[in-house]
Amino acid sequence: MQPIPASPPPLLVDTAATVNHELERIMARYQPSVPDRLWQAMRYSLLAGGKRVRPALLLACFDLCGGGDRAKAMPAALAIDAMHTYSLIHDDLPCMDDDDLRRGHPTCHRKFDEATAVLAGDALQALSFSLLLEVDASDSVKAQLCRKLAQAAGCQGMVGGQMLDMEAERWSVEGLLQVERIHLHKTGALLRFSCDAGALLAGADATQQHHCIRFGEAIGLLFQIVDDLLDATASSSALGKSAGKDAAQQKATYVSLLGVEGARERAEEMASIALEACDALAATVADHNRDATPLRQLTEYILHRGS
Ligand code: GRG
Repeated sequence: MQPIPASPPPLLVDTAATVNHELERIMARYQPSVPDRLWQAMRYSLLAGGKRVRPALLLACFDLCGGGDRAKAMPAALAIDAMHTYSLIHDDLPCMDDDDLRRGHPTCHRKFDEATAVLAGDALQALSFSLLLEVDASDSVKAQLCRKLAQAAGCQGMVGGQMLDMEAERWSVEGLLQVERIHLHKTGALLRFSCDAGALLAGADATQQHHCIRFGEAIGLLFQIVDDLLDATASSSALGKSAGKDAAQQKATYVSLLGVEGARERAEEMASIALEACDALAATVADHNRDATPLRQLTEYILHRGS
């Protein structure tokens, strides 16, 4: 697989190394009590080389809001990527997007089989709640995190968004607002949760929480617009997944509605909103050792990914 050109910022490189290490450790802990084929499939997908954008967002918001020792928040960072990986496994299934390639490797159902992939996804979803309960926080914070993750991942969030997306294929989406509604749920909800959870774990005040959520919402849409642009303009080998699927399926996307240039402008606009939220958040921080550079660099990376 060829690497996507825009080089990842230090936050992403460091987070990916730590998250990969921690996920290896968690999977080793579970190995004795999990049927081997299921364990292999879970591990295969979890450690297939994800960028770890969601854990990085969670940890950067945690840092900027003054959370302190990252070990406190790490189980939540792992939880979010377990949830995200489950969604990718299920999204790739023949009954959904029917994809052969993910993260540059055969999809879970191609490597194993369909039933094993369904179960690996189910198990990762449950694992994410179990990990969330391992954070070093009060019972009240743990309960809030579980409620928020259930909302972000379930029928009011990602799964609801996937349903809207499937229906849109049948009934044809006409407007940008409809596309935006789908993606605020399908892609945006977990990204928003990542920022919200980082703030909550850090004990952020209401203003900081608000800015983190606003940042997460803008990143959610930015992420999807860039994903649509990459689907239309990059090769499968550069992406590590099948490219050109949106056009082949005649899906309404930012690119089909706005054209490549229009979608790029919309992405720039979302990045500006995200950067503005970063600045507003940074302005609440009295400690000069903490600034929004990691969040700003991550925003730029997401905007320029693949260019
Ligand atoms: C089937 C329950 C269920 C949900 C599916 C998130 C989702 C809903 C489907 C994924 C489809 C998709 C490609 C959405 C576009 C944005 C996105 C989530 C891209 C993949 O995320 P990255 O780039 O992936 O962070 P890595 O591999 O780096 O973790």
